[in-house]
Amino acid sequence: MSIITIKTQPFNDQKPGTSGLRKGVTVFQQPHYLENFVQSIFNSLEGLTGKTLVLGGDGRYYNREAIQIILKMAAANGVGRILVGLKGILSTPAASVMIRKNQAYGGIILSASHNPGGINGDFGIKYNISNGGPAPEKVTEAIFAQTKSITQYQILESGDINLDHVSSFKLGTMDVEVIDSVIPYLELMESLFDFDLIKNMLLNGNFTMCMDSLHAVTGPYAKAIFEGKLGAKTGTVINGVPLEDFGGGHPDPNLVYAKSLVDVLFSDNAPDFGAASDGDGDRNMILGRNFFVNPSDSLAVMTANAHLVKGYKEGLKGVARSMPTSGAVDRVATKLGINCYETPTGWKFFGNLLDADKATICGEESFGTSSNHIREKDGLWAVLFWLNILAVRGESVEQIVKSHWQEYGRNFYSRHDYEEVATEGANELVNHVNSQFETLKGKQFGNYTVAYVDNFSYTDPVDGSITTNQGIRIVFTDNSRIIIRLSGTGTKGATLRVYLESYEPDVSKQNLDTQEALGELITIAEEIAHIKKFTRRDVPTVIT
Ligand code: VG1
Ligand code: CO
Repeated sequence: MSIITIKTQPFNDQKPGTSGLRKGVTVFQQPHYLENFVQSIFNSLEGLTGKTLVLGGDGRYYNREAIQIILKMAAANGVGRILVGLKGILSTPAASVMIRKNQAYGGIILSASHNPGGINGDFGIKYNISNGGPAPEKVTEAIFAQTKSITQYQILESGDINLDHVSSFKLGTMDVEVIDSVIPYLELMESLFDFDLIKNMLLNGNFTMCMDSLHAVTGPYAKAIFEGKLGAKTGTVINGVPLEDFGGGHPDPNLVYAKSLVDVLFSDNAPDFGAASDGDGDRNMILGRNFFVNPSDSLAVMTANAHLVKGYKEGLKGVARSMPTSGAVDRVATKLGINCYETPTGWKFFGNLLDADKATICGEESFGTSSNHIREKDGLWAVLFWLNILAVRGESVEQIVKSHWQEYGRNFYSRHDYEEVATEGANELVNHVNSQFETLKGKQFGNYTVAYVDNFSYTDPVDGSITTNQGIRIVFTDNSRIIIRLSGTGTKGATLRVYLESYEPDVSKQNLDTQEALGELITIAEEIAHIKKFTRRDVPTVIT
């Protein structure tokens, strides 16, 4: 086996987005494309020689091929040891577990998360640092800088490694260990949640649940936890075999792409509890019988009830939410007397807060929640957290959320996504809103008066790094908000996200339909941003 050096030229589009580099599979399949990015990761890391890395992905199309390439490149670049997921599979949270548990130098996760897979779908790659979390901006910028000047990469000439059995190999001088991450993941969950209590609830005959893995990565983990360890009946986990194309669907747990689960939960014989996770297992959707839990509310309810959950009963150090996430959790933090941090969109911004013990639980409106147990968001963790709360309180999901609203008031919240619109129109829309920053202030729209308009920027309280341009905020005098930003994970055209929020303390008005309650703000957003004109769409692709 010899190390060979291959000449290459930079690609000009390898800038990581909200969560790594995501492109169509066919883009990644171009000669040198994946290799350039991987070599750029290695080039940007200091002292990698002899260190341990973790490697795996969400099982989508091209996962196995990419893993073989990366293994050979890692061996050629002096990596000492690689822990690779069995069959190439590691959910994003499990990758974080493995990096932390093995004190690895870092990890490479192959995932395009909620984006569709298959030969015509998307692929993605991201680097995680030694805390188990996504690389912060200064690391992704260093990688990007390398991609712009790369001239060659190193790869070991060798056959492929068999990933289908737990075993160890040598690849050149590098050790390769094929590992099953289900067990360490399950053990960590068991340390945080009261499995006996949840098991009793699942076995007492009065509680039924359904977990939809959407043909994506959580299937093996969910089966081992719910049907194996917790004794839920076989069939509780649906779509539990990871498929390379996710069965042709979007592995995105929301009301549109997980509609078949939503239909089950809104049917006459609905189970008490339903949940779904995304392509790489870091997102969660929570449903009760005939009831949808908005992710922002979910974060607030989890925070308010954390003291009931085994791993969190000592209390929380603080909480953090991404800027567009509703302020529901802020109200809980105030009551608990803890800090609530507001970060830009993307899990990488929570890493410092978690490392510094400033936050214990973090969340995003995009169906992402997690805690300091790892440094990624964690879909099944959130499901178990909810089950633990349900088991302690013995109330329905709907009762728990409604009593939360009663106590704290309700933050009506919705996100409207306009997916894959023309980039030019989306940029024009943003420019059009930007041009109104001065004139909007103080302007009245029906019942609402604009208090201020800005573009969110964030100063990290731990390392002082500054991130600008994180979304336009139009904030009204009663703290209602319209937020406009462009997605950093889409791969085709642009995806516009419009986030809407208002607050309702009056219990008698809390049962309004969300879109109705936000109706006036939706109209104002259209008036200010001309969404229909610039996107050429009459309605959003996804409404959450
Ligand atoms: C989206 C979400 C964001 C999330 C990111 C990665 O980003 O809005 O909250 O952190 O996806 O999630 P964007 O830039 O498209 O709005 V995942 O599950 O795709 O890793
Ligand atoms: Co994801």
